[in-house]
Parts: sequence; C-alpha cells; structure tokens
Amino acid sequence: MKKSKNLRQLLSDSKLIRIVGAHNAMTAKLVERNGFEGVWASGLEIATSHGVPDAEILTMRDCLDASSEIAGAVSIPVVSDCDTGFGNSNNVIHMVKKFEAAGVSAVCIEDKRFPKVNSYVPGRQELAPVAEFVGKIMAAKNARQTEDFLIFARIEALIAGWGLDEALKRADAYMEAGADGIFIHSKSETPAEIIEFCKRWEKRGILLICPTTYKSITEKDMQKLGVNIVIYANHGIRAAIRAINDAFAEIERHGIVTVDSRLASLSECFEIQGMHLMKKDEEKYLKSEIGNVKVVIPAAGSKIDDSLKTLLEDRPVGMLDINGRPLIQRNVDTLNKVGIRDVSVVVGYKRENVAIKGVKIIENPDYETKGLMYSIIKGVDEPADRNIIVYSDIVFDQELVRKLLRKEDDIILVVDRTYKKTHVRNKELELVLTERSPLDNVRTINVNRNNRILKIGKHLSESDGHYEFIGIACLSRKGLGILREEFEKAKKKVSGGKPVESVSFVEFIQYAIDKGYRVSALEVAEGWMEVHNFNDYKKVCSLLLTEEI
Ligand code: SPV
Ligand code: MG
Repeated sequence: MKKSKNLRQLLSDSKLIRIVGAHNAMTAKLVERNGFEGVWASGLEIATSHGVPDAEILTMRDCLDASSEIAGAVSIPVVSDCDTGFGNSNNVIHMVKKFEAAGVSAVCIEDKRFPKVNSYVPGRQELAPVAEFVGKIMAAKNARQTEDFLIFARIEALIAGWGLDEALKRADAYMEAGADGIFIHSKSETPAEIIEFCKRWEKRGILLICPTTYKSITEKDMQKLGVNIVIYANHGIRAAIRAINDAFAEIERHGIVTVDSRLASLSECFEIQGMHLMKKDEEKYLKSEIGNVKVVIPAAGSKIDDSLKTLLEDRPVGMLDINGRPLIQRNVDTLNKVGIRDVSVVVGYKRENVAIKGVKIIENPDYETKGLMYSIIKGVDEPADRNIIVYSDIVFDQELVRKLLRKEDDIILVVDRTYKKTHVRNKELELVLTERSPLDNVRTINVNRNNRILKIGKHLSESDGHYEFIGIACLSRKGLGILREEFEKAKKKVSGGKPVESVSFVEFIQYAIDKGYRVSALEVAEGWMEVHNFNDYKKVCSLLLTEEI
C-alpha cells in the first residue's frame, strides 16, 4: 500500500517514532488503527505465528511473504526484522532487493552468527566478527535502489554479554560502513545499560531501542536520551495468545454463549478485511450473467379489497403471510434464485410492520396522497442497466423473470392473454390493447414477438382489452431515464388534470405512449398470480404449499 509518509521524512520530524510488532496484515492494521507511526515486522511474532522457534528456521521467503502482506495492508512505514540477513553478504544483497521491492521502508539486520537464536533465549548467543557484519552492511547499502530505503544495524553485544565498550565499538564501525541507524538491544531488567550506551553514543546517528524487559523507561526518557525509534516488538502476539487461549478455555467449559460479548464482532472482522470496499468495487465491476439488474417493489399503498380487511389491519398486502413467509419475501427469494440481489421495497402504510430480509427499504411517507408512479420513481434512486418494477400483491415464478430478462426493449410490460378465462376477480383490471392481437388460444407455444402497446388502463372495455397488465415491467436505463424526465417535466406543468404525483403506473405509461414512446409487451399465459381478495389468498397459499415457485 502507498505510504502516507516515508520513514526518512518521519525521522526528520525529530519526534519519537513508535513502531509496533506485527506478524500479519490483521495485526499490522491494528497497529495503524491505534495511531502508531510504523510497524515492526517482527521475527519473533512471525516465527511464533508459524509455531517454530525464532532461530532462522523460517526461510527468507517466509519472512518476505509476511512482510509484503504487512506492507500491503497499511499506509504507515514498515521496518522488517531480517535477523542476520538469512546467510552471508550474498544473501543480504538478495534480501535487500526483495524487501525493498515488497514495499517495506527499512530492514534491520543483527550482528549475530547465522543462524541466530532469539535474544531472550538463555544460553548460546554468538556474535559475528565485526568485519563480516560490516561487509553485510556495505552489501545492503549497495543493493538498495533508493536512498529512502533504510538499513539499520542491530548490535547484540549486550545480549551476548560482551559489554558496553564492545557495543560502542561496533556501533561506530557499522555507522562507518554506511548504516542509516543503530539498534542497540538489551535484555536487562533495568534501563541502566541502555541509558549508559545512549549517553556515550552522544546522538551520533539514528538510534533504535526495544524496551521489552526494561519497561520502566518512559517515552519521555527515551526522547531525552536521543532515541529516535522505539520498538514495541512482541506485545501484539502476546496479547493475542492470551486472549485467544482464554476464549477457547471458556468455550471448552461453558460453550460459546458467555464469551460472545467479549469478542470482536463479525462486523469488526469484515471491517479489517475491507469488505465494505469490496462491496463498493463489486457494484462497479462485478458483472453477472444477467447484468446489472435492480428490482423495485412499490408497497406503500393501503388500498385493499374488503375481504382482506381483517388480515391487513396491521400490515400492507406485501406482508401477507404465505405459508410462513411474507409475500414479498417469497418474491425476493425467487429473484435471488434468478441472480437478482439488488431489491428495493418502497414502504408507507404500516411501515413499522414491514420486515423483509435482503432488501433496501425506501420510505414514502406521502403514500396516502401520492400515487404508484411517485413511489416507483422514489424507489429507483440509483438506476441499474435494467430496472424491474413488481407490484406488491402478486407472486410470480422464476421462469417469468428469466423470460423478461431475455427481452430487450427500453420499456417492457408483462401482459397476460388469459384474463378473459380467468377473470373471476371482482376488480377493474389494468387492461392492455396491443398493435397485434393475442395469439388466440390459451394453450400455445412460447413465442417472442414484437408487440407494441397502444392503450393501457382500467378504462378499457373487455372488447378493447387484449391483455391484462400483470404488474411487472422492465425499464432499461434509457427507458427509466425517459419516464423520469417526463415525470419531472409533467410535475412542472400546471394543468387542470390530476397532479402527476398522484397518478398510477399505467396512467403514466399511457401518458408516455401518447407522447410517442414505444412500450412493448411481453406476452405470457402463466407464471404469476395476484392476491387481490381472500379467495386469491387461499388459492395462492394452497398452491404454494406443495409447489415451490
Ligand atoms: C523481534 O521482534 O523478533 C526482535 C525483537 O528481534 S526481540 O524479539 O524482542 O528480540
Ligand atoms: Mg527478531
């Protein structure tokens, strides 16, 4: 990830820089989130997370992978702990090229013999000869591509028990060889030897310390002593081990209930993963087979048939329970099966009782005075390539939606030719007159022909109406744009007629047809049902009891 400030710039600010140990992208992100200036890609943490000794058992490739994962996850500088450089000066040259290319800001190599053992492990701590380590520093300096990439030399003389004079002698030699800074390490319980080193060092260059054992030293003290970078090297992994272990122990004893409230939530995990950003990218780039499709279900209205009155006292028709699932939820599930996930429901009447999973809810508080067309325009606030409108009182099957998606036109209405045979509903239907008359029989093969709608509305007589509009329409981006623009224009017009904001969808479609726009029909003879009255409701419930549509 691009760094917001490089380490050299930070160092020139002359404030104490705190770099904190991490072993992967997650811990590095937590370092950054907590406001520290940089990350220490810690050998101890990385080895621990792999469950192997911190003794150069892991290869350079293992450490490089961890460092590049860390550098890719944060915008603060990363200093990589490169142990002894994974071998001799030849290995160091290769290592510098790789770590610089991985996007870390600095590497730190230590003057122990390869393979080293972690500094806190009692027993064998073997120092490399000064000349050998000087060679490694010179090799590292020459191998780097830019001056912004820093090489830190770590002195282990105090760890190995060789004393302060040796440490200072080595510090001078390493600076002379071109190191950008010195990391003086100590495992003493008190800061005394580090304080002494700093005093005698007299700020001769950038100085790093790691106060894991001499923790009484304060950041103020460090600044006074001329320390430039403090490494809080291993606190992250130690915190993680304790927290994970305690949680597992509790789960083993009591199960997962009591522990849950003390854990990070799943949404915190998603935040660390960057799921939010991924979802945004998905909207832009993830093209599905069916393309970018949105569905709007206007469900704000309160008009209902008397026979459903008791059932709908507390909810809109779309929330009618169909064998355990609200009607709209069924439709949303059907749409999901077709691959459509972007569904908006416009709510108004008894809005508080609308609970549907996997949809965006859009409020229309003016549902009593404003019409269906107004709700639809409100619902498609962010248009997709294709925008499907579905009335809230119908159920439909997957095949019908697939058929609709196969048809390419800017404004398409799904119309049913069987209404004369099935019309037992005591309501005025939204009838449709088309350019070409219906394919006569109820039973026919599926044909996909172009048929243009000439008239639509409740006012059409049965002899004029070839079809019934079923309450599903599909508008291309262009088609939706046309309707929106005409709607806006019509709003501004002062006329004696009905205000455009109170018109129904089909009234507005007729208005568009009259303006010369082409509206085409998708002719069907099955695949949907309306729940207009109690009889419809019983029929839908009994049909859907056995059959999944
Ligand atoms: C590391 O974090 O791996 C270090 C520092 O080298 S320490 O383990 O504290 O020596
Ligand atoms: Mg280390």
